[in-house]
Amino acid sequence: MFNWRKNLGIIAGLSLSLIAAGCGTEESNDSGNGQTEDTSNVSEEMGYQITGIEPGAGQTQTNEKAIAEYESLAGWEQETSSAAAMLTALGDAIENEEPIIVAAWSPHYMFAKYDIKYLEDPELIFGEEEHITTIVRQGLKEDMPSAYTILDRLHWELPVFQEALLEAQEMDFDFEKVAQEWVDENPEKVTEWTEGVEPVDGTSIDLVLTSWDAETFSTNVAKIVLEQQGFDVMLTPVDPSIMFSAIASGDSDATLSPWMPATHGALYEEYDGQFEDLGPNLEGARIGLAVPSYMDIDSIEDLEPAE
Ligand code: PBE
Repeated sequence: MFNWRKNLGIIAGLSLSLIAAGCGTEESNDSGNGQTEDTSNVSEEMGYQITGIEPGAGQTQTNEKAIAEYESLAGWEQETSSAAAMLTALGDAIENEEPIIVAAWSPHYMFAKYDIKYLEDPELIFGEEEHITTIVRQGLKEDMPSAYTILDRLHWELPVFQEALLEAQEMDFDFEKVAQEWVDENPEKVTEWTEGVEPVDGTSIDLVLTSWDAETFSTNVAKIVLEQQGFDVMLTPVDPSIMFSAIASGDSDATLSPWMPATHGALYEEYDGQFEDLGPNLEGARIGLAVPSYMDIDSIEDLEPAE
């Protein structure tokens, strides 16, 4: 097994003069142990590649924006596939103590399971804080006042989400079960959300969601709570772009999945005025680029452009 941390010092020592001669702006990074380590090796070792997620994710666009904006990311590429593939690659890299840079977001169990850190983002491409918002189609308030009121009230605190997502990971991502358990264990929340709401008799309502963990949890809770009030709830997982167009066209009634302002901001703007925003269902979310904590870099600017 190649221990990149141990070998970095040796490689850096051997090649430092060559690199310094070849590039006048070479940055070095004092790792705190008295050794000066050259971080360009790490960028090269990673193949100047960011491990991304689904091509249709909002964050995939944000990552491209970061690559375009940061000089330190010039010539880098983003490899897209899926969140699951990214998590596998992250786990493998950590097992071998290799460098890796991934598209990361929270709340997500990746921050509990792995010792990873967000890279500082001085250009604020990923923004400072995201919230997850609930948007509904025009006319929902008149057509389904009970559903509208419940959807308007749904709101969680960040630690609640984090705990539920950890739980889901332990329960093979059976989100229906995790959501049902959460509803059973939090009757006072459900009462707060449904107080004074007129029950219905089998009215159909369609919720679109993007199928990352946080949204799958919240949408399944919404489904159970609406069902308890007599709604017949259909969940449809889609890409973020379809999510916005489905609400704007009225094909779907509501979604609890948009991440704002950075992640889905462009889509939000594209369809602005064609939906109603009921406000955040979760605050304190975040997206960014992350690396394992054993890597001696702290900022996107500590990376080196590809030559
Ligand atoms: N995410 C998680 C999604 C939204 C939530 C950051 C992967 C996205 O990029 O669209």
